[in-house]
Amino acid sequence: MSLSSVLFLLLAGAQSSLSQNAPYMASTPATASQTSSGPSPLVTQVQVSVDDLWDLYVGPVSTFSINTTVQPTPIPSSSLIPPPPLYYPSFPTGQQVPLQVKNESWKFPKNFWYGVAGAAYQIEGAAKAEGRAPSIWDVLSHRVPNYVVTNETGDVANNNYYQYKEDIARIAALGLNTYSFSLSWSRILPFGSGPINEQALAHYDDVIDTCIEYGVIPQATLYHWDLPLVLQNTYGGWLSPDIVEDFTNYARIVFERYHTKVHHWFTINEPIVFCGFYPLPKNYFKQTIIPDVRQKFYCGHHALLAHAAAYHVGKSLNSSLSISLKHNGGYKIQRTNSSEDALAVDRAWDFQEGWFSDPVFLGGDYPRYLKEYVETFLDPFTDEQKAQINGTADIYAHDAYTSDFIFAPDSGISACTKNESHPLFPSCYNSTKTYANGYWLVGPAADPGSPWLNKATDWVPAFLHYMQKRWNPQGGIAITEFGIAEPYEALRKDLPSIVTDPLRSAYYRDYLEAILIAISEGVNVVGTLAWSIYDNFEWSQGYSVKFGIQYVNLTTQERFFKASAFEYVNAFNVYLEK
Ligand code: PNW
Repeated sequence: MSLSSVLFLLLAGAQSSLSQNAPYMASTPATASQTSSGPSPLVTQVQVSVDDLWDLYVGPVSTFSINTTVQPTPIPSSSLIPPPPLYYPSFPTGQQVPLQVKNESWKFPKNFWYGVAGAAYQIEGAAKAEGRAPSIWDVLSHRVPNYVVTNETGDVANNNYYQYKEDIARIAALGLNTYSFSLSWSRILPFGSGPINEQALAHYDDVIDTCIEYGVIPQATLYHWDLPLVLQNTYGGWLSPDIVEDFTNYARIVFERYHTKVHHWFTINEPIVFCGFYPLPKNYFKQTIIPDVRQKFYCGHHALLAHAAAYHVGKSLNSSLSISLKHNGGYKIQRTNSSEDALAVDRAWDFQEGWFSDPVFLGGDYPRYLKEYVETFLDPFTDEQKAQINGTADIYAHDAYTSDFIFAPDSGISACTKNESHPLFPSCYNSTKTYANGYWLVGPAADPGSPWLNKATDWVPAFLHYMQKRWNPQGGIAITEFGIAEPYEALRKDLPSIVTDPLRSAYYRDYLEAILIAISEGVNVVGTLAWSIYDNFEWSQGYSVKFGIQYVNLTTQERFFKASAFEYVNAFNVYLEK
């Protein structure tokens, strides 16, 4: 079957209500308790090409003037001059910059990797180029009004699909040693499964070769939320166990192609977050009979099985690969010393990090409080599945941005767990950014577009100790994303104001000091990836929230280093073991 030609797809199901689509959920272990009324005769099969998918589901997309791969523009040495120091003593002492002494008991080990991360839909642009088919995010951004608050799309984004050589050259020029990117599943397999798009594979060949040419370690994520649209509309995407086989097949294609050159892999990015996308907006995507509140747990169940299967495929091809899942959550500070708040903290770990980390590191099964809930509707993992999931991460990869205060619901935890209509059900813990006095913040707030995020770097050592103690990862811990949205950065209009980013600079400095402290106390941290390589498409916030250590002028696609880029690399210039 050629790419431009055909695909049989259940088109009629794509916009229909759940009763017609129920059967695909019915026959599987994870969904055995779902009822279904049997197959509907009112389903037809239609041949659809990649172009048809764009026309039917997305509509016209924007393009940029640079639309072939370009050689890197030279990086002027003047752009590599670090900013003046941001730190001053609190009282005038007659010296402008305080004397800062290197702490000789701190070091990043020799083989530490330190770099930047990005993700396909957020940076690549070139939405329709070279055979790419739509993912759910093309539909969410183009078709669902206000799903992206600015109604912007990733059509062009940072034009990284054509400008990656420059992007990699800039990473190297800054002195970073790692670039972490994600692969676009719907470029490589436009229909999610079936025919392979060789042009996409060739593109990533060159991204990887360019990294190697510049002495930058390439690291790749298989899935950063951009689900091929066809898989959503054929069987409900991550809500269906069918995703496991398709993801494994995709993983096999990618591992086979790149395993000799890429040694660091991540299967899926932050399943808590993308599973939380479900239920997808009605009328745009295939729906299901699974109750809304349970959908993310079905998604998580299949994500664990898919991750585990992909892990084994990669390791059987090349046992020296490092393959992991990217976890997320945040440090949980008990808000008061009450026993109810202590229990709330335990529940919070179980419903966040524990959801995926316990299965992967601690024997293949869910943690206690999460399990109590999901076993009321999901079939438990079989012994075979547990054995398959257990031990499927070579490092503990955590996107560890921030911290929260955790406390019990006002009505108490047990009143909540017994009441499905409680607003905090099923996790039944509460969280806040303020201390128990309700007045002071956990740390300076990020941009209001990222209300979940504060600069809470004081808790990083405790967080790292917690991860090491609870999940005891044999290959150590990596902070695979960290960063902050500088407040109101999008309002700044002149370049010097934009590139002077004091909160982000302080965040990276203090965070890296916290890692140095934790390392000196015996925590095995092996790498860090700043989020992000540059300002990009921040999902539902569009381009209004900025996480980059570089600014990108989206009119010209010129890149500029921010002060934080220098702060970040400086920590390694000073503390990397020679
Ligand atoms: C990560 N939270 O998402 C993603 O991996 C990136 O794609 C994203 O751009 C980046 O962080 C910044 O948002 C998160 O609510 C989204 O705790 C939300 C949370 C954490 C991470």
